[in-house]
Amino acid sequence: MGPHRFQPLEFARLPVDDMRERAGRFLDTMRTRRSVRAFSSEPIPLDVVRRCIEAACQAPSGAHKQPWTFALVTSPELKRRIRLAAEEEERRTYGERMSDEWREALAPLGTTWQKPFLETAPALIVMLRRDWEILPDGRRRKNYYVQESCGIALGFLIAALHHAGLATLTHTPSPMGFLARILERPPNEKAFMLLPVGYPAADAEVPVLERRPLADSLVEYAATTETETAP
Ligand code: IYR
Repeated sequence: MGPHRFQPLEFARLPVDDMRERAGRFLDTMRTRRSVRAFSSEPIPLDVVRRCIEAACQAPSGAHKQPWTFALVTSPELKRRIRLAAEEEERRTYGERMSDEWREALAPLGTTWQKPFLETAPALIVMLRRDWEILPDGRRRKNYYVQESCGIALGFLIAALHHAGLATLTHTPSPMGFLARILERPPNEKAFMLLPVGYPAADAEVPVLERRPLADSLVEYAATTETETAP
């Protein structure tokens, strides 16, 4: 493959006050995002969901290979099959496969093997990772940094859904092999994350959680001369 064609970057340079306001507003938006496990069955505008998926697809990816597929599932029959298969795996995970340490770490959340939200939520997004592509001649072409690329795109998706007024949950039934099987995906696609999407149930509750103070998550290595724009 030859080099890409290059063109001048279009970059909107903002006044610093606007930058501060936007950063603050985005932070406020993200502060209100919660993982939701009780969904209303009320329909949602699917065009909004598709736009959020398109926003996720704007993520950077290793060698620009875009190594993902998003399956948008609204069929009640498929949702039911996914729920039953997820619950079968989760029943064994919670019953036999989890270590005591893992069970203890999860206990405060009160989650169980039961996943009714997989049927109640009006939509499920199954994000699949593509570790390789199938070339037209049948050979395999490897993708790079697939985990990182999918993680970034997933982050974009969660932020986009929340920003658009939809609730979601990053659900990882384990193992997840049943998803690619039920959805009859090609052999190069493996489930990466399962996200129910919808409005929260009217009586949805979430645990009272605190985010660590920034100082526990950020270490700074400052320049000795002032490089920061004054507030
Ligand atoms: N996949 C299981 C268990 C689970 C694990 C972690 I780590 C969580 O933060 C939450 C749940 C489930 O979805 O119930």
